[in-house]
Amino acid sequence: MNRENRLRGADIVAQSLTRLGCRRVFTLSGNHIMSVFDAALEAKLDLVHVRHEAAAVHMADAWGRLTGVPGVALVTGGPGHANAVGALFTALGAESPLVLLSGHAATWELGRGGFQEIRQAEMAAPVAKASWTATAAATLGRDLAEAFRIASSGRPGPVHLSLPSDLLDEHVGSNAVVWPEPAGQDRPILSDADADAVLAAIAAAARPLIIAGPRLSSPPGRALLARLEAAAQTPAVIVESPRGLADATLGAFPDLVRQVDLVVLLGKALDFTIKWALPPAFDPAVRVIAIDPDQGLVERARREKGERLLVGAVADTTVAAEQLASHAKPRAGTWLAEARALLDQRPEAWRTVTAQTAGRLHPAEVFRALRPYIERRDDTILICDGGEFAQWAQSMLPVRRRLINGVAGAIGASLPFALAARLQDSEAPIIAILGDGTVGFHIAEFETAVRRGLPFVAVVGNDARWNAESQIQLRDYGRERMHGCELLPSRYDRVVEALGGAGEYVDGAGALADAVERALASGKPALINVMIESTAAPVIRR
Ligand SMILES: Cc1ncc(C[n+]2csc(CCOP(=O)(O)OP(=O)(O)O)c2C)c(N)n1
Ligand SMILES: [Mg+2]
Repeated sequence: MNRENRLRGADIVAQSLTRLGCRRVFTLSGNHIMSVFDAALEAKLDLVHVRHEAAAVHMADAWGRLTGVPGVALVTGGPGHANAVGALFTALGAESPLVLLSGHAATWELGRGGFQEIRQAEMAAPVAKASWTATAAATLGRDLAEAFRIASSGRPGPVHLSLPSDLLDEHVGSNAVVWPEPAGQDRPILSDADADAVLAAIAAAARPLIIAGPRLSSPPGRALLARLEAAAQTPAVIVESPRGLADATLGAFPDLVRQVDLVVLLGKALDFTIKWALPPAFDPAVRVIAIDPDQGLVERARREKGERLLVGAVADTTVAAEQLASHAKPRAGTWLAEARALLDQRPEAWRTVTAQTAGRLHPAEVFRALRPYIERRDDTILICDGGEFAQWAQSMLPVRRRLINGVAGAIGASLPFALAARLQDSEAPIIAILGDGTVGFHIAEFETAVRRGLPFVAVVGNDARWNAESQIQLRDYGRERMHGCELLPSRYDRVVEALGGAGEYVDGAGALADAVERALASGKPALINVMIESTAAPVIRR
């Protein structure tokens, strides 16, 4: 067979990606994957080369959340893979479809002390929906198709595939190659009996509540949930934060939850975020319905709740929400209005509160000034990341297109999220909110953003501390035992300027709006370093 009729494993990988609709790969180079870089030339894959493997995974995560199509990260074996794995945790918690491709020691090296040899598939398994190592060059395309299918089906999430370097270098006769087949989506619906039972339970309840998971946090998902809420006249909310019931987005949610007599979990795990629907957060007699694509989660709800689980059904979240929205009958009464009033509740004092310290802003001052910029356009993408400062953003800024670090509660993803969002949407204003501790994780991605021409605005609340953890020390151990969580009031704006972006320094409330205008107008990746007072996350009560 002549060479034209033969393909390298790396070509099979690159061309399979394009056949699966992937045109862009978030990557950090390394020995094991340079053959894929080479093959990307013919396949015309756009390689977005980042500064840390976790950033590549976070970008693939944001891509998956924004498009619903798996984002793809490509990293090298051993340490590159190890760096990437941590970021899978965030995608798993956020149910974000992505595929992590990791280079890997050659099959003939395994068990012999090969270069950067480590059991990669086992390492990624706990933070992935599926994780395996390819075993043949000819079937690499089938492996990829399977990875894409698993990532986006059922409860979406990250999938890992390791690619041994000898398979990538191996030449395969083109007629032996197994190309990926586009997979049909298997989206199980609610049976009529289950749908009727759910709607009857909602109708019979005095104060029902629908809780959705992160799957419905996209704009179409939120619109669908709003339709269900209106049709059933039943409050429907998304719990996607590790702060759970205390997520400041949800206002006085704990006061609402305490009154509820029926919880309908719609693609939402019965887990710590909703305190397992147990007292004292919930009424001891509360009943639960669990609808989820993941049978394991439905079974877990049944184990947890026993007879209090009225219905447990395996169904696609979106399909089930559509079914319920089209058949729901509006309930009479004032419950929805009461519930919405609690969700919309914000302390009156936030309209006027100002900082007590000269040269510092109160977080409420920051977000009062920022709000018009978020509201100016419907397509604005808001990204919230980090500790106490970002909680103020989540409570004070409207939710339309929003990415947060999610149930995993891992800080640091916002800058990679912003870059990926810009690659996905060249027009929308993109504003990322993060703390001064959090900004350190991936500040080097400003270089990537400058190199690739990806403008966005990061607003850093600089209180010179890891305040979320300081607040834990204050609460649990006392003021005199607060230590070890201080930072310097560093000039992150100057770091960004040095990398070629735009920097703004704000130490007075009056200067913020102009700084935002300049940052947006700069057309560059920009960082506004806002000196703030260390302020605990908001607590909202009736
Ligand atoms: C990956 C990861 N590491 C550590 C933590 C613990 N953690 C949560 S918030 C926080 C402090 C964040 O500090 P900063 O970004 O400055 O925000 P602030 O709370 O000061 O507003 C830390 C360390 C975490 N959630 N995730
Ligand atoms: Mg801080």
